[in-house]
Amino acid sequence: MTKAKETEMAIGKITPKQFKESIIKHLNSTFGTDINKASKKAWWNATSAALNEFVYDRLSQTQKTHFEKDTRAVHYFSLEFLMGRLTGNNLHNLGLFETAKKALTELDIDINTLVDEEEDMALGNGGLGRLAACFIDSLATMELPAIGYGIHYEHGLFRQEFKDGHQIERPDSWREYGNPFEIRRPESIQDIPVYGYVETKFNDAGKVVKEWHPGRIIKGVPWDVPVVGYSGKTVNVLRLWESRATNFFNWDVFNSGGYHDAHKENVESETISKVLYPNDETDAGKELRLIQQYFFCACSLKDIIRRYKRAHADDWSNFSAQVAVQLNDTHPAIAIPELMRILVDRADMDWDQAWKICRETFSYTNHTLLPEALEKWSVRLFEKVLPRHLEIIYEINRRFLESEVDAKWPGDNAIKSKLSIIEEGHERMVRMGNLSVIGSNKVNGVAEVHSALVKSDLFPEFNALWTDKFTNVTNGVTPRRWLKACNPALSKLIDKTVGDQWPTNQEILRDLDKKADDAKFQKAYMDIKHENKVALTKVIKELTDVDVDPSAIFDIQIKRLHEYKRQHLNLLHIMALYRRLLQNPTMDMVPRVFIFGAKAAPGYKLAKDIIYAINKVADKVNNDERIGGKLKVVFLPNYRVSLAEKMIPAADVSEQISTAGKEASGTGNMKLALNGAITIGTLDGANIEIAEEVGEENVVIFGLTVDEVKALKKQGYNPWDYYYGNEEIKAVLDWFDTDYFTPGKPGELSSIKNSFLDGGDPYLCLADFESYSEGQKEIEAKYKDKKGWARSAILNTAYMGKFNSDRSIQDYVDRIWKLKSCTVK
Ligand code: GFP
Ligand code: GFP
Repeated sequence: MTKAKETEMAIGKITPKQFKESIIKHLNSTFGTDINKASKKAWWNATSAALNEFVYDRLSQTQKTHFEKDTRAVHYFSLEFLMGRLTGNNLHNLGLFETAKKALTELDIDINTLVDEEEDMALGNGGLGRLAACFIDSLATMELPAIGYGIHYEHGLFRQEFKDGHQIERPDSWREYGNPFEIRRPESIQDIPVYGYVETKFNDAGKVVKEWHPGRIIKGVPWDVPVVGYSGKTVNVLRLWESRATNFFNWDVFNSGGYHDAHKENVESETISKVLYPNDETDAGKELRLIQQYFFCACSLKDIIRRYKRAHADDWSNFSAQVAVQLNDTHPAIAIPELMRILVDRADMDWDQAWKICRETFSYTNHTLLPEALEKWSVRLFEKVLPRHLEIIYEINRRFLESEVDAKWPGDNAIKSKLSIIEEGHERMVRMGNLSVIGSNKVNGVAEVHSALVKSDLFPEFNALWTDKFTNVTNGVTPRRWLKACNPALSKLIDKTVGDQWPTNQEILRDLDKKADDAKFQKAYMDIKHENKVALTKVIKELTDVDVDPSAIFDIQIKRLHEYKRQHLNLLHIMALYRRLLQNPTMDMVPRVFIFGAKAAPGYKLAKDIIYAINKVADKVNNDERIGGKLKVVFLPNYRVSLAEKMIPAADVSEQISTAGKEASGTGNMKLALNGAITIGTLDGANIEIAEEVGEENVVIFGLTVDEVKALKKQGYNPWDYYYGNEEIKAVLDWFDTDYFTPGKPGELSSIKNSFLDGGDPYLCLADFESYSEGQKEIEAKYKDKKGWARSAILNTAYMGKFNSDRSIQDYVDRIWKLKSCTVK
């Protein structure tokens, strides 16, 4: 960015010298240290405090403007926000990065080392949580009034370590050294009832009313994380709720000797925001998770209503015109009966009017077709924790079935039982997916193919009932974090080539296509890729002690570990390659480094076995002198946003190899392509749209299509056919039973072979293996053509404009939220 531009963007002009003085001032007066003895953490804290002077000013200004103009706002309810680090991002978004860099250089501090001091804010699991983070970045950048609502987890996602190749989970204590990017707001605390019973009585007018007598009250304390839009004009808020006990401490019990009892309620209440995704295999775990969901939804709705009433008092008629609530997956679906409860029980509104408001307020995003993601809670659990909500759900369901369903399919009990919110059976269950669809105004999937499957396979009857309820919004990623901030060298080259406006208008990158065949530009582009690979090489060495050669192909698969994402298909191919090399050590092959990053859910045994197998194969391959370093495998521990930022700019190949129909969209595929990696992928999720945008010749597609997968399953898939039909598959699978990779311990990897054979290979790895292997050969052939490869990489960067999260947000605004931007003075 030019100097003039940066100064113009920075909110309030500031020179490096002033920034430096501000850092020193904070070091002294905020953190009580000085330049001679400050720790690295103190320098980072002081720099963040200097930066926050701009952030808080804009935050207040934004809130004031939104209040004065009484803007309609969207409220993004999500159990996950995978924010990553904020220092670098906020400096970039405020146009202060270069200023801060100079200021720190004068203090003899390297800005890249400084930002590494920050712990990731890992309040999420994978794509769903990171999508929420990209969305709030785009909302602020596009000057749209928006609030993110979630939970202030004390511990985010676990920290992953490897011990002898096994995943070990350690607690993530991201706030141990404080977090300068959050503000506690005790003035906006909410009290949330749970448990208890419902009393039916008559009110003064003789009408039957319900009164919930809660068994316990939990306090919700909000923490605000400022969300700085690019250019810093709008700073929105992410409000995260922390749970506390209402009576901080029971004096009477304590004084009479019940020291432990006095703390009991405290501990129980505070457990609610303790961890992300408590193990919900036990009843206690399920109860905790349902309470988490209710807790943050109830706090958030009360917060929204308090704000609404400030402008509209008790007049509810504008509520749905002012308030849009987006439900990120079914996790916050309990917000629907909660709003009904507030309107009907507390505001004394009649049912139909309340239901109309509800349906106009909520919309729901579906992120997966996998059945385990459509949550169900037992009626028994609901009765215990949220007795009044259960009654409301019954009433929503009764009216829905008796009027809407019966009108369309008179007397059809089969359809009724399928669409009912209550699942009958041995244990009656509340279906949160059905509740979300019934209570929402719009339902969207996250890529074209996924949204089509939501309509045709997941919710066909609902789609027949309400044809315009279902829509698509293809996911996107913010180019601010995922290109500008994480790949500074490429960003500068792009600035020089097409100007510096692309971070807010990614379509500008399209102009890079004119340079795709220009030898000089190709060299500059590929030199940057090489430098990024050199940088990653150092990270790999530091984290795994493995030496890799930056001139090899860097082939990267980064995403949650899951059978449908098929890290184990990648592994099969690696083992096949290794075997080919052992059989023919002089085989002509471009050296390749396969790089993984993934966490497995702690209770997901096979996923953990796959990690172990990859680590064991890596050990063997990396130390096998017979193959002359042609093949390396590394699994980087503790994959998270900040590690992704180092891996993505260094990728040559992007592995997007899910079974067709299973990956709703994918967003890593977008980040990697944007940074010039060539995708090897199936026709699944957003891969299909990426191939359309960047051109079939600039990606490598393999494998069964959605329809072919369906046909194969219907006809009866037998993995043994592939085992006996393909000598290489058989040899590789049999390898798992030996102790080749686990010396002295045969059978340690057998669970993986079993999953492919006796387990039925549910994700069709064997069916796709041959085509995948051919695809990998195509990758190699392409890579050998240096010019062709550079051209494809450049065109990937150029043509990814559609996958900017600003475009996704614009689609949400047009199709769902009907929101207007608001200029903040
Ligand atoms: C889920 C889906 C992905 C999708 C994201 C965001 O992410 O296909 O891109 O949600 O919509 F599976 P994961 O948590 O599985 O990564
Ligand atoms: C407003 C202000 C905040 C202040 C809270 C609580 O926010 O600065 O901390 O009130 O008084 F903007 P909301 O009312 O919008 O939460």
